[in-house]
Amino acid sequence: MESTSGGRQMNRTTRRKFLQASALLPASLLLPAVGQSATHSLGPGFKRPLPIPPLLEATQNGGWGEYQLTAQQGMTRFFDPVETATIGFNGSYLGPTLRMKRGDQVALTVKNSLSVDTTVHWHGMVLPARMDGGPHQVIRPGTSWNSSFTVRQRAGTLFYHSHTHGQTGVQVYHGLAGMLIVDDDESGQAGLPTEYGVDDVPVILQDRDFADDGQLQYLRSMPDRMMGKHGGQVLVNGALAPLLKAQKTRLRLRLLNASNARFYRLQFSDGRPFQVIASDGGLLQQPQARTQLEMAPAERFEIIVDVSDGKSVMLRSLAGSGNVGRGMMSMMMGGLDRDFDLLLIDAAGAKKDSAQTPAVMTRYDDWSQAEIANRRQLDLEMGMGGMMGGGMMGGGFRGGMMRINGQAFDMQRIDFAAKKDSFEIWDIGNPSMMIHPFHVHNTQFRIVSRNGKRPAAYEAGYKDTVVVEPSETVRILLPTGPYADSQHPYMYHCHILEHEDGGMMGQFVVEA
Ligand SMILES: [Cu+2]
Repeated sequence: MESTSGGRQMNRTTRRKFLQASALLPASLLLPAVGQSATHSLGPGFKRPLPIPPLLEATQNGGWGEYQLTAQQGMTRFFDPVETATIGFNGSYLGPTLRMKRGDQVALTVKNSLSVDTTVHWHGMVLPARMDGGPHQVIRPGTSWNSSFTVRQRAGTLFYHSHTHGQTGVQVYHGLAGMLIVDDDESGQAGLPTEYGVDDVPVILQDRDFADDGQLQYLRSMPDRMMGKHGGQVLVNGALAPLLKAQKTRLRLRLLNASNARFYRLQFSDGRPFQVIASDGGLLQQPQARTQLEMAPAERFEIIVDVSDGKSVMLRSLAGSGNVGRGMMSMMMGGLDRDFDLLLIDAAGAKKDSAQTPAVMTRYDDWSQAEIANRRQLDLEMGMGGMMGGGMMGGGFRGGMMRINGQAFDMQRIDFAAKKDSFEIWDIGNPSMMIHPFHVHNTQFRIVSRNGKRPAAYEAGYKDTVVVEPSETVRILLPTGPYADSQHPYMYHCHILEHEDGGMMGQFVVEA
């Protein structure tokens, strides 16, 4: 029903080989019960070393830091020896972690070796619209796209991923995503762990379904489109049931929810507290101690966890989060809601790091005097057809079940223009029955209020994606950035990828 990406072509050629291999395997190995928080002690199956995406730093060339990415097909062993057809950047699944520094001029070349169109969006980055990698910056098969810009923002954990018109969900699901780290002097001097893969560890969460033949299974039903695709197993950095042998007793985890639709409610197995030190767009002013943290699709949080007790501890996600757990639709979708064991951390060999996280890590820019150039109301809507089955309305979801202010996304329609170097207040309303993570390109905004109330401290910092609950209005204060271009738009949309693909997206230009 759903046309998949280049991955499908490989399925056929490898199916025979796969069937030969799988005949030798018990079914339990093909579909291990990963993540059941069962009666056994901490994750006996959690043995595979957590893969750390390779770091891709710039090659310096005449003042420009150059990066090369290739979107390509490949085969990935999620369950040895089964090979699953996937796509990735510079590898078979996901991509390298791009690392850049504030003030750098960067030039990224993305080659498309897939058999289908793709795009790559630098999620969270402030940059000219034609460098943004949204649905208008199509990279045809066999061609390359160049994106160059100056890194102007604070240090933070960003994200890059396919943003292909109508195909974002299927392409990200099969692997077209990665992490992007921005550094700056302030974050380097904040006394935080900074050794990549050692005490500064990327943790990319993605839920997936695998068919009996070991291949990734994307949309199968109307609920998958309406709720967004949820999978029954969770990959961390592309691995099932991984083990992190901690090398230091103080770990910084860069959490990225790169799932299509699933929210996670993260907690450690022994309930130990951790410190949230950064949100989407950079450091919080002050670390926030928590024992639980909910993350919507596309959100990033950095946390510091102390493992100096030398024990093993499991990072878990508890049932009861997002649309399948606590949303108004959860009664219908309870089957998708469960606990997951995500990542086992073994601290037995960790070296002592007694450094303390500073009480104040940064100061937010003072926007209290900002002149508000515009105020807008954006309502995230799902039509009744979405509830009852899109067939009634003729076109199903693509016929407009997913909308913002009454309109489904249209590549040809610019929804509004903003003025550059200004501030706007957006009220994001949600008259639908689902929770939507709302994302705006080219900005790191601040949440002013939720239904008139100030946000919790851990989400009061820089954000590019914000959860909007049913019947809630979230007010955000948003800088429009320094780049004017009346021809090329930026996107704003729900980051449940099936909602985005289904039309819950709009576009705006920033003008001089
Ligand atoms: Cu949504």
